Amino acid sequence: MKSFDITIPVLNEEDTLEQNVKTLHAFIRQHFPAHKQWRIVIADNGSTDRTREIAGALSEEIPEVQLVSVPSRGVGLALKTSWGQSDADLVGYMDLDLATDLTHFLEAYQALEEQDYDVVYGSRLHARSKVINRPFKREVASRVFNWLLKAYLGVRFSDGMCGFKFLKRSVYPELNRLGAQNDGWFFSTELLTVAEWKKLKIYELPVTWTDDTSSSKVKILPLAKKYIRSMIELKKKKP
Ligand SMILES: Nc1nc2c(ncn2[C@@H]2O[C@H](COP(=O)(O)OP(=O)(O)O)[C@@H](O)[C@H]2O)c(=O)[nH]1
Ligand SMILES: [Mg+2]
Repeated sequence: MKSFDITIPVLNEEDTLEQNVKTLHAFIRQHFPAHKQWRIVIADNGSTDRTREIAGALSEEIPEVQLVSVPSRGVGLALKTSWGQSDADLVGYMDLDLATDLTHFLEAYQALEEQDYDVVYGSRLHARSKVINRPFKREVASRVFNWLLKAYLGVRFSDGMCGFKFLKRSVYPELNRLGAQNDGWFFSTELLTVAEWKKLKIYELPVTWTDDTSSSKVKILPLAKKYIRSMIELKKKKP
């Protein structure tokens, strides 16, 4: 078996943290009984509610749960910090709201472990994906952005922003060096873009995704502006 760390980036998630981490933990334990081969890493940066306290308590209660505290905000920064200190064979992340069906983790693991893929990403834009409760404007924004990525950066992947990605830790330092560096949301897209540049073996995983709009922290307009700026920066690094 390959060891793995599942990182959950969190920001002010006191209401759902305990419940959802326990759901994830129970699921993984059911399928991967081997002890000390996997961890759930809660990566918190800058929560101002009780998130850190709850995460600390969870990490004491459950041996496979670990807390990583990062001083400043940003999902990219949280993932870089968590993966940078991991010693697992596989690393990756999913959103705390478990929007991607947990069963997909088994497929992701299999692709990396048995089929020797380097990177697996969840896609909500594949013909076999199933997307539930997604607000119309998020759906449109997602399609426009992924189209832009194709047109401007020339990438082939179908969904750069899905909060569900796993990779071999051995390929991460090189991806980071070549451009997966953003501290914010764009990190997730950079990761796939650079993986394509490097001609890594990438697995597109059509997912069942259930949106939880009430929990979303995304503000589309400011984020769109940031994305476009980041896209321009990333293109300069294209080989
Ligand atoms: N570490 C960290 N996590 C964040 C930050 N912003 C959001 N998150 C987490 O990223 C995940 C996805 O956020 P969410 O608001 O559900 O995004 P959406 O589903 O795309 O609307 C959740 O687990 C959030 O707690 C941040 O600045 N730092
Ligand atoms: Mg969400």
